[in-house]
Amino acid sequence: MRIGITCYPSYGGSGVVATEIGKELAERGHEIHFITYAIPIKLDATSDRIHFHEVEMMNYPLFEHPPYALALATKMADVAIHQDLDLLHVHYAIPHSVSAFLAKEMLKPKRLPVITTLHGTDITLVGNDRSYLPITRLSMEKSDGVTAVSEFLRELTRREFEMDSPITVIPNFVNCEVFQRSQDEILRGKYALPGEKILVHISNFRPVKRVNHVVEIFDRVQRQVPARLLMVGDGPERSNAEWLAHNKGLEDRVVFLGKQDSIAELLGVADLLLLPSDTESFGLVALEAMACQVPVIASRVGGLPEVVRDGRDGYLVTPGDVTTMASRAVEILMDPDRHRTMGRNARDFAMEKFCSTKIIPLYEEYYRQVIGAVGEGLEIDAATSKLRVESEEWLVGGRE
Ligand code: GMT
Repeated sequence: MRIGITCYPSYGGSGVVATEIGKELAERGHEIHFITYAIPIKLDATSDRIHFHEVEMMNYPLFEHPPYALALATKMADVAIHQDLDLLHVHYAIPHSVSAFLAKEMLKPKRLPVITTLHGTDITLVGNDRSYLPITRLSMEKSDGVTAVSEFLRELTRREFEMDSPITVIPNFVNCEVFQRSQDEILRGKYALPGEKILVHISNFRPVKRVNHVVEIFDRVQRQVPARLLMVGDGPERSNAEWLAHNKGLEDRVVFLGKQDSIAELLGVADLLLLPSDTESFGLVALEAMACQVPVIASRVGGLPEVVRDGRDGYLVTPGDVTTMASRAVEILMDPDRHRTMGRNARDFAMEKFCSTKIIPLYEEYYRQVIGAVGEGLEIDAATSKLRVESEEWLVGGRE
């Protein structure tokens, strides 16, 4: 298939997932065209089946804000025509799905099937500003397929948007060969002395991640277990967290590494992941840790219970309860057998449910269904995976 992919190319779960889908699909023989304003951060690919089309913004003195959504729609239509795309897969409803809808309209009578994948913060954004609700709902309804990364996100979207049209859950995934336990004692020795445990937090340091709670939890843990904390990523709450670590006298034990490319290597030598977020529609980093046999202490929120099994792969705790999170962390770290068992459980669960080898074929199958359905003037029924005929009205408007 010839597939266009649009995502936010910066650090962040949705961009990582979109990029990995493109890389994995290219390895399986598909032609992939990324349509974004910059080369996606994780697109270190050398495959000649991966292409990049830069969305360039028109600068004109009248435009205080360059019209990105329009530039993107124009580029999408252009790539669809010149590369003869079979499908456009956009990650994030705002504004990518709206741009895709415009591109589709521009291309008529040629058909361009569009799939929108929801990652969660697109829905949170609407929560912050209800005025975006109608346009977000429109863009989803005009997509030929909508997927969500967890059951939680599907139900939240249905409820918030009062959506009747189907949403298919295709969970996030991890490359189980890239993310695995490592014996790299040199890397481990870079961050911890022999006998010390390595705790890690990885995020975009936005308020929703509660990075101050990460420091609070670590402070309690390190009083009982010799340990270090690696803070990976950057964002608005970083300086608060740095100040808190300094204030608690932890500057020798807490290292702020900033944005890192080698997440798999770091997780490969870590002992525990802390993810005390207010909400997560999935929690990709928890899955990445689990694939590396790293137990997870996370909030019992959003889609996290679909990824981390409480008491088996780590523990899920009420958000904000840093005391319980710390005592659960100590419990795991002080008991080597329990730590090993949880790490193995986590890896087994990641392998069983979330390896890219299992999830990418689901996307391929979904693409085929959507392409077939658009060709026939049908729509996907997410519940049964069967196709059902669309309304007469759509057929009149959508048929050539
Ligand atoms: O977590 C973030 O703030 C980044 C955001 C994104 O769009 O990259 O992450 C969202 O998408 C990820 C990939 O599907 C999910 O793993 C994260 O749970 C989700 N973040 C939230 O729901 C807060």
